[in-house]
Amino acid sequence: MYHLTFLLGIVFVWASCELVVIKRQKDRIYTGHVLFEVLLPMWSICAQYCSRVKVCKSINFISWNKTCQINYAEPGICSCELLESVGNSFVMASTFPEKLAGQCNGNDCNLNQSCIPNEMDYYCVPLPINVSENFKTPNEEPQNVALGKTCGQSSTYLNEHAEHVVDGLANTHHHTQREQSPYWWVDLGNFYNIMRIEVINRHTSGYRLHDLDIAVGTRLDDMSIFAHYVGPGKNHEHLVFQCSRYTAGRYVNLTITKGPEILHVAEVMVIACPVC
Ligand SMILES: [Ca+2]
Repeated sequence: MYHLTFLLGIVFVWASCELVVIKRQKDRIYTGHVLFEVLLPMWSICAQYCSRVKVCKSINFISWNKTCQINYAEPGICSCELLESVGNSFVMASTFPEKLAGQCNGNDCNLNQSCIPNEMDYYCVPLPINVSENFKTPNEEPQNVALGKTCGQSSTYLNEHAEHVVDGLANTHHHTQREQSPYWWVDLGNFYNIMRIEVINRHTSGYRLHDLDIAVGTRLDDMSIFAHYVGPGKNHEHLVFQCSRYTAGRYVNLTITKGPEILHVAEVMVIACPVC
C-alpha cells in the first residue's frame, strides 16, 4: 500500500504578483482518476491551472511530453493507486495555497468551465470535456469491513445468533452459553489491512466482558493476538483497540480466556483498508 508519504518538492510561482509555494510529490502519480489532459510547459503551471478548475482535485504532470493530467479525486488513506512514476509529479488540490488561483480564487465559473484571469478580473471558458454534475468520488477511507460478513460462535443461547454482532445495530447482540472459553469470530471475506477493532458491549450485564483476547489471522487456526482487554466492561461501552501499524488478516476472533463466562457483545467493527 502506498500511504501518503510526502516527498515534497516545493516551487515558487508568481500569482497576482505574489510568491506562492506549491507542495508536490516527486516521482508519484495517481492513476485511474484522470478526467482530461492538457499540454502545459511545467508542473507548477499545471497546478495553477487545476486551481482554476472546480472539478480538479489533484494533478499528475508527465514530464517527458509536458502533459498535465486533471484528476477528479484525491487519494484517500486507503488508496492503492498512488504509484511510483520516476520523473513525474503529483500534487493534491487540497494543498494549494489560496493565492495560487489569483483573481480566480472564489470564482463563479461552473463545473464545465475553467477560470482565466484577465487583468484585475476573470472570465470563464469551457473545459475540453463535458462534466457531469454527479461525480462518483471513490471512497478510499478505512471502512467497517465486518458489516454483514459470515461469522460464528462457540455456542448459541436461545436466538442470540453470531450475526447480531455484525448487523450494524448497537441494540442487538449475540449470546453464547456459559463456557470455559466462549468465542465469536468473523470471516471478512478477503484480506484487509486492519487499522482498528471496535467493540460495543451489550446494554446489560456488560461486566461479563473481561479477559478478552482479540485475535487476527489468515485462517481461524492461525491467529495472533491483536489486543487484550482485561475489563470488566460496562453496559453499552464502546471499546476501541488500535495497533501502531496495520495488521493484515482475514479473520477476527474474540475469546474470553478466563471462564466459565458468557460472551455477549452488541457489535464488532473492523476498520480496515483493502490490501493493495
Ligand atoms: Ca448488533
